[in-house]
Amino acid sequence: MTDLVQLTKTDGIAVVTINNPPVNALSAAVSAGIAAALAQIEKDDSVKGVVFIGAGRTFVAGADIKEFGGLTSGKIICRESLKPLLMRIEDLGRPVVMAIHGTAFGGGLELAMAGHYRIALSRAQVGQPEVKLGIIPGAAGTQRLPRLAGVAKAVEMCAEGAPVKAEDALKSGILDRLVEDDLLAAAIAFAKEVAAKRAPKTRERNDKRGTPEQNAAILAAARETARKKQRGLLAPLAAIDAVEAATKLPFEEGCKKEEELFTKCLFSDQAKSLIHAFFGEREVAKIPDVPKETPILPVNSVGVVGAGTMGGGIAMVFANAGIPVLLKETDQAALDRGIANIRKTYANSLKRGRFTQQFVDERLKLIRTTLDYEEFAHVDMVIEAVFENMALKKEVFSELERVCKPGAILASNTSSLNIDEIASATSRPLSVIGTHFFSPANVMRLLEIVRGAATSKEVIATCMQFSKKLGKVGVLVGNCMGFVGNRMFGPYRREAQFLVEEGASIEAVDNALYEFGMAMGPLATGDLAGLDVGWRIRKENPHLQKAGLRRAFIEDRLCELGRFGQKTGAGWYKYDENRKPSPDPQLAGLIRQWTAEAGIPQRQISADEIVDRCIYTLVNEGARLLEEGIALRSVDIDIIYLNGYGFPAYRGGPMWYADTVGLKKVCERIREFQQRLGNWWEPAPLLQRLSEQGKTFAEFSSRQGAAA
Ligand code: T1G
Ligand code: NAD
Repeated sequence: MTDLVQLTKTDGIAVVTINNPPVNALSAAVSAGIAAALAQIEKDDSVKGVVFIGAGRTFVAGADIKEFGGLTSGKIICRESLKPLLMRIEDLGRPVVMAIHGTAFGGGLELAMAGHYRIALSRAQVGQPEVKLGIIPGAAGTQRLPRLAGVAKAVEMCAEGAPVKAEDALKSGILDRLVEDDLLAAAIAFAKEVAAKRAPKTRERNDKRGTPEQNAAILAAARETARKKQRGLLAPLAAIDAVEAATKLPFEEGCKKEEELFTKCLFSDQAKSLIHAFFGEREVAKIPDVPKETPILPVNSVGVVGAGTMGGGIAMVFANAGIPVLLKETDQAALDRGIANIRKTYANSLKRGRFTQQFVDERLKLIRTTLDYEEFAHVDMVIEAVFENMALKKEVFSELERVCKPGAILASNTSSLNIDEIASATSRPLSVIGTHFFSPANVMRLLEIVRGAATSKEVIATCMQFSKKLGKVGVLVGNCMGFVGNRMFGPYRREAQFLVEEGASIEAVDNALYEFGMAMGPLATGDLAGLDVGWRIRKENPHLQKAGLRRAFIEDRLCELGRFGQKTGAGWYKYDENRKPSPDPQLAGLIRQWTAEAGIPQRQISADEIVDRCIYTLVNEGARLLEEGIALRSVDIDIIYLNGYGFPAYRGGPMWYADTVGLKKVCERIREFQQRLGNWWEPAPLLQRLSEQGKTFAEFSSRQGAAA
């Protein structure tokens, strides 16, 4: 036996233990270990039953995703399919009980379904999350699952990829039994109990495959949902096609159809991008100069200053994680307004079934209010979320300096201001850090963590670690105006304005980016966040406007008319009482007048040009941030844009997308824009260098990482 797969025997029951930390991924070596165990069992008649179980914290979390790279890069010629191995388990001639704890995901659930019985701990989860990686189940999951759980459940699990709790899996027929603990003993007892019975093979079950009429309705509804909810994604539709094959074809032929669809997905750019995003989310948690063993500070109580749009949402994030929050405002009316918004948001989540009443009641109890800084004396951390004004923020931090205990973390939710200058209002810059949540803070997954020049490694490590506890993706960035996300977003939205000034319609610009896969077009996004936020920053910082470079003017004109966006009922679009946008023909006329006065020639602009100009602006600024070291790796920029700015995950993020297009082509296009549109388009030095060297941003980052 190998270390990865151990075989033991108890009272005639063989126990196969998979031990491939951290998540028992079904690597080629694990498959070989299982095959070796089966070979032993097949020739041992004293074995009356078999139990499969995972060592450590989980059953099997799927095939080893790391091995896919070898396949799609051509390093590994053919894929050792798991299917024959699973058939061998199903045909073992003795009952096989799969004992599940933690997660049985992807190939892990496919392995489990090749067994004859499945027993699980009640807090376990099962699922076919492959579509989140841009692929589909590739080891007969789309063929066995509909036979076990029915077509509707199988199509939902394979097309949406969401985990299924054990209780629900029991109801669906995926699991046969649940236990609270002592899983191995319960599984061995189960195996003994069924040893004399004929082992039911999942692949031979047909009672849940439904009728063509029933299935047609289910499949049509699933395709419509996939097109709406997973816009632009190939894999969900491929997964539905594979499950459909299970309703129509014999098992083996269904498996062939699945293999064809699986391979097509695996070699797609979408799969490469989504797998990049999967590992990227784990990579960004690793900070080269902050070792894993850096001491973590306690964060068992938090204070929040300002109960506005962000303060209220941030308070909910901590309360939802079970951490008591003290919320401060300037006066009672503002406090009442803040709490009322929090209650309203919870009520909406309740209505949508996201939380239970009990959960909401408990969370609201964790949020206390105050008008007095003194009460912050005992909290472990304070997050400031007052107006975006440096003088006000420094005033707040000098108060926090006065009242907070030594070692308390002092954080600012500023979306653009200099963290070191804010820290200068205290004598403890070691404890000052930026924690930039995104609106709505209780929904958006991104947490941009901004290290100041003096921020301690303990404070950084603590914020990186608790971001996961808050259900956020924490990305560490350096301190500069707008940090990474907003510093790139500014030029992106400026380019969108330029395109309108040159003749593109508002709808054309937004639709082009929407079709590219952005969650929302750049102009509509401005209306959502409030056009006045940028307007105030531009007015307060005229020095930011680079001399001799073109200045976008439409949004300033809109704000002078009081058109701040959704919050004032009009911005680039008009909004009804439900904030539903509609084009404003009057504004289109006004813009034509303004551009005529400015003498800007009008022309037809293609959707391709719109996309290239907006996306390549992101890439160009991203390259500068990478070279300045404000962003640690190109993947950090990608993860920021996937989780904070609605960039399509199936394109991997702006830097990965540029690598996919090819930096030479991107750089040539940027130079062409520079020729035509001016020096906002000067290619970033790093981009030029890498395109000349035929290298990628990913390679640059890994080299940086290696050098660090
Ligand atoms: N393969 C390789 N590495 C994996 C992995 C996998 N399937 N799953 C996790 N890891 C690594 C991860 O990169 C990290 O590494 C460490 O394990 C801990 O993970 C044939 C084709 C199970 C819920 O999509 O959802 O089966 O950063 O930080 O938060 O049909 O990991 O420490 O170096 O995420 O506790 C389908 C993917 C595969 C599940 C645990 N399976 N994994 O979450 O830990 S495709 C999945 C997860 C497939 C078959 C097809 C989560 C988790 P490092 P972690 P966690
Ligand atoms: P907001 O105007 O909605 O709320 C600010 C709140 O701070 C107001 O309720 C105000 O009464 C309160 N306040 C002001 N001075 C105070 C003081 N001394 N003590 C206590 N409370 C005080 O603003 P917002 O949109 O929540 O932004 C807050 C911060 O978060 C800003 O720095 C902003 O740049 C940043 N931010 C905003 C967004 C967004 O999309 N709105 C996103 C990320 C970050």
